[in-house]
Amino acid sequence: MQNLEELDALQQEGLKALEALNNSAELPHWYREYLGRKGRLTTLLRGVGNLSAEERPLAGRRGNEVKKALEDAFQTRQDSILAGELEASLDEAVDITLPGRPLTPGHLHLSTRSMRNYREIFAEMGFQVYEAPEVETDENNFTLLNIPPYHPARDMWDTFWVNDEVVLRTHTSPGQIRCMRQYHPDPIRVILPGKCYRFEQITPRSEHQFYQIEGLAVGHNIRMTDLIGTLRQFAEKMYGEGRRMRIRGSYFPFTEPSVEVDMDCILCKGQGCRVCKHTGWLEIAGAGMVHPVVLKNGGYDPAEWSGFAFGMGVERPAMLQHGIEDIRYFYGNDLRFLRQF
Ligand code: FA5
Repeated sequence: MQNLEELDALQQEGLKALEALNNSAELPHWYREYLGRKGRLTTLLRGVGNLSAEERPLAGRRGNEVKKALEDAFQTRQDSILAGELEASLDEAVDITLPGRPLTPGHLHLSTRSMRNYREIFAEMGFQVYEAPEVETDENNFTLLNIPPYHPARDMWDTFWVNDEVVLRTHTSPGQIRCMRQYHPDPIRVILPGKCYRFEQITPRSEHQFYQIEGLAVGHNIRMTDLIGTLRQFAEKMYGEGRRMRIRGSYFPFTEPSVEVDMDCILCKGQGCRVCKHTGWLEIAGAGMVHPVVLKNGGYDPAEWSGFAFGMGVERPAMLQHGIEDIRYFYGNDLRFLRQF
């Protein structure tokens, strides 16, 4: 049968031509010629229809065998040509004597480093870390801190409201309530670090998103002198000896008495500049003795227990330490600034 002989010949010829190919650019041409829709195998198989009824199945089966043999051979040859070419290209391109490309790893943000610094200093003084949520109830952020609804003191904290009862915490103080309720009736010595939010004008000293570190100590016979001693020791460890610290009377609804703590301005050395509003001082913390109402709301009887609390910023003291003029650099994501720390 002539058709069968032709099929055998085509297979031999195709395999030989495949072996003779030199590079991958020639592969599609071979494929079109032998296995393409208008290729030689298809043309031969079309002729099968003209054969007699006995010859047709034989020729059809043989046609399929040839097709499979050519396709398999093509696949194998293609793989080997491509692998050879890849190897050759690697030999050319890789110069193993070149020095390696240096990795550029990131590093901790200045705020994160400052926070860790605070944690270390307070840990040495025996303070544990208590984490409280950034999304708070109005009750914890204000009411239980002795700031009832419609109290004018609420104006001290410009607030981002989530809804009528939920806020983005304006300070870390609501953590005091959570901590007291959890630790009651044991004594407490914790710091509460975290992010706070205020709906206020952004200026060189004020961001609407910033970190605070709250401190809280509750026990028997805790006094104002304990608070002042703690803050002094902190300031010495943080800023070194010889820096000046100033404590002045203030008002917070959740402490009585209340104070504010200032450090001398590192930028102008106390002469007065834009950052310290020409006072020579930068406020770093609010503090005081925990108000009896707040102790009671936390579950502690104010007749038996007393405590101190303080809340300080993280960015403003870091500005002091590094002579940074504008708080907006912290979260402006300018690498020229961030890489300096
Ligand atoms: C408070 O937030 C009180 N909860 C602090 C406190 C805690 C008092 C416990 C008494 C007892 P004040 O609003 O002053 O206080 O903020 C405390 C510190 O947070 C400031 O000294 C300042 O360092 C920082 N801070 C406040 N607002 C901003 C702001 N917009 N941007 C950057 N830092 C800020």
